Amino acid sequence: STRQHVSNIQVMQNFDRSRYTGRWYAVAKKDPVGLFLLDNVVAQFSVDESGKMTAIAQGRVIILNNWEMCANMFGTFEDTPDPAKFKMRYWGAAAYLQSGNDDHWVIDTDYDNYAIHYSCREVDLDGTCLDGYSFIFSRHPTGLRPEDQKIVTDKKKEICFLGKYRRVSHTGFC
Ligand code: ODT
Repeated sequence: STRQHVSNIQVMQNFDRSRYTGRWYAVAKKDPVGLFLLDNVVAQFSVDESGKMTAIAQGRVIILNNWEMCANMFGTFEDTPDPAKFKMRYWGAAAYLQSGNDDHWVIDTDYDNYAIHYSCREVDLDGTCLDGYSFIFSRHPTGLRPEDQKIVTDKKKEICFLGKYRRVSHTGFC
């Protein structure tokens, strides 16, 4: 199969941010270089009075090589001409947590069960993604419904991350 240009990746059509609000449980993650959020990752999206999307997230992290903690993270989303593509500025409740500005694309969602997030941090000279990450989210803390698994697998393939995900466990740490 041919490697996908980041610019050709298909994202969610007519993305509706208000239907996306609320809690999402990470069930799988493709890590970037220098991974940050390990597991117990939950994100909660909101849309404010002016229509801007914001989010909070929690997850288990290890900082300073061996200190394990639950990170409280905040994100604001800048709109782009494509309603499913955002720039996410993010920071932590504590200064020693990661902060940055990443692409935040919604590849696919049915709003009620599953969502596929994608972020390419570094595009290679040939247009493919050199360093990126992706979360598979579920509305259900128990994971994806069997009927959603094929859709998610097909999308992982489309974004060239098939086989690169690990399961994200929820143990009650956060
Ligand atoms: O964990 C990594 O390796 C990289 C990801 C770090 C970004 C975490 C910032 C979260 C800010 C709050 C926003 C919540 C929305 C999350 C949805 C998808 C993943 C960023």
